[in-house]
Amino acid sequence: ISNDLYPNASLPPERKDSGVPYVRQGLHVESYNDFDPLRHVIVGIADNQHIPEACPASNEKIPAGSPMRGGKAGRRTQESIERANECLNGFAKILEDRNIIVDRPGAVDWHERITTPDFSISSGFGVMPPRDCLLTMGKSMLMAPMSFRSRYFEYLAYVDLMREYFESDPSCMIEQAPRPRLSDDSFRMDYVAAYEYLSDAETMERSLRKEYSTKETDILFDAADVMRLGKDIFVQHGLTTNLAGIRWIKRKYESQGYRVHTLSFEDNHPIHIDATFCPLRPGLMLLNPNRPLFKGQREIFEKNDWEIVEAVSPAWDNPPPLCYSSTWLSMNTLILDHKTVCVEASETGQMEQFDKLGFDVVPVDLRDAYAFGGGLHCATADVWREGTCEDYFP
Ligand code: DAV
Repeated sequence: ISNDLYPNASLPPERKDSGVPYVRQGLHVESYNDFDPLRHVIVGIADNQHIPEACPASNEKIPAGSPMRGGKAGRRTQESIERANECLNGFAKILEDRNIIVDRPGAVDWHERITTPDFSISSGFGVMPPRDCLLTMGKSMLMAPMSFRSRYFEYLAYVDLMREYFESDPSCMIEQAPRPRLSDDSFRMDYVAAYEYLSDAETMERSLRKEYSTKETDILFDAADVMRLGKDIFVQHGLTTNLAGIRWIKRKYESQGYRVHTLSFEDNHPIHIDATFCPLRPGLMLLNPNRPLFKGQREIFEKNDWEIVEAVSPAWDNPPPLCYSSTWLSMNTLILDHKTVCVEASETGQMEQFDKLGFDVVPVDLRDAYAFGGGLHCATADVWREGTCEDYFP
């Protein structure tokens, strides 16, 4: 594969050439929430991204009739990749100009067909939303067991970075969750086949009954379904995170002193919590008004004097072409500290709302990268935020 497929790749050559692990002085891994002062972050890259063949889990998210149901499988156009990289590189530069350290994932050759003993799919996906794959929990970074077949090997893009973090910060830990099988037994195949003929009301009913395309056969979760608030961790049950995944998160992290809670929203395609319910600063949450919390689930916030405000409507009526996410990427922001937030530059209403809530707003041009896997929160993963593990819900 020639280098021009990876215009943005940034692996340190020392490691590859000498075989000696690359050690970065002063590197620190630690983060307990999404709002303490950000010091070090990973920003995704659009290089070589593909639209994979449809798979059982991705079909539940992609609207019926969309060309992404396999019709358009193949590498994204070079023009769209370059434009998305322009946005992502601009975002990285804005963060670096604020003295935040920015790392980029390594490139992976996604164009090969992926075949395991359990499944086969036309290609991988890409390396754009690191938030889906990497869960930073205190001093550990965990690679998540994702449910889309095309994303099965996405962790490869982070292996070299994780290795470098491991060598550079002797008190951090890098981890990998149990690998799922993603065979046809892992999914409700009849549900998937019937899916495109269901009305919105029917998919909502199924979602309220918590029947998703993913079964309980594998341990499954995306890191973006996990919301960290110090000692408390809130996990969304949906099509990318099953109950076995939540049980695994609970057993692992409760043994380290965290408390793990499950959250559910009235949403017919619950995938990732970061365009649904977002912490803004201690005591303040932003809720998607189209996805109310299940009854009783506001209590823990209200009892502890947290305010829940509803997000204003997105600026756009539709997501950009070939995008997996909804227009609610408007509320998918990157918080730099308790009073500074990066918001997508076309989301004027959302910027105004943050302004009224007392934030300094940093506009970031990112809409042309949305199709590659999401908004500003999706496009990043925490390495280090200042601050300690607080108990916000005593
Ligand atoms: O609203 O489509 C997007 C979340 C991406 N991490 C949505 C969810």
